[in-house]
Amino acid sequence: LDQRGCVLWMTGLSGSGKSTVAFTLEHLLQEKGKVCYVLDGDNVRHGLCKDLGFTRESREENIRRMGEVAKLMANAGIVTVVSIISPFAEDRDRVRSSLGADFHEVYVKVPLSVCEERDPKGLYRKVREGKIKGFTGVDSPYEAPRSPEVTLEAARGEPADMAKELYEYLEEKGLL
Ligand code: GGZ
Repeated sequence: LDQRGCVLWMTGLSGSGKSTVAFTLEHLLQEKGKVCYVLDGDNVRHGLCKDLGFTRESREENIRRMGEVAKLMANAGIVTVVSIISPFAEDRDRVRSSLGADFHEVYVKVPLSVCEERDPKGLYRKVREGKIKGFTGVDSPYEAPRSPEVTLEAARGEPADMAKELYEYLEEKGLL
């Protein structure tokens, strides 16, 4: 492969648009002949992480597994985009330590009120109805990154614009 491989670790609330940005970026990269793969939290939870729920420990293990798989893929030269809430700074920092310079934290910074209003899967409504407990941002914590390599703000545009911003970041850093 004529590319180095890296991990773009997208963290943010449910409904922040992480996955949309990730898959749009994948599309952009594929158009340019680059190899990219998205590890999406919701998808991986149907397979590799099928046994995990949403307790503190389960989330930690989920993040650990995603980090290990992402590391293997990045070592194979793939631009690996991880799209997972990863609410705890400690867990993300562990992945950062393990990956070193190949790790790029991307904070999808969208206010809870906006995520709730979008509510693409109707999950926030269920949370408000008391049907889901321990939901990130509502009654389970979300620790925002302190020094992410990239911050994508909802106010600055649609997911497609955010994907373009990430593409430019990869180019600038010589990662493509
Ligand atoms: C947060 C939950 C929960 C709870 C189900 N808290 O928007 P989605 O639906 O598709 O993405 C969310 C996904 C979160 O999985 P992650 O693997 O990204 O989470 S973590 O990094 O914390 O391990 C949401 C859905 O699963 N979901 N219950 N209680 N999100």
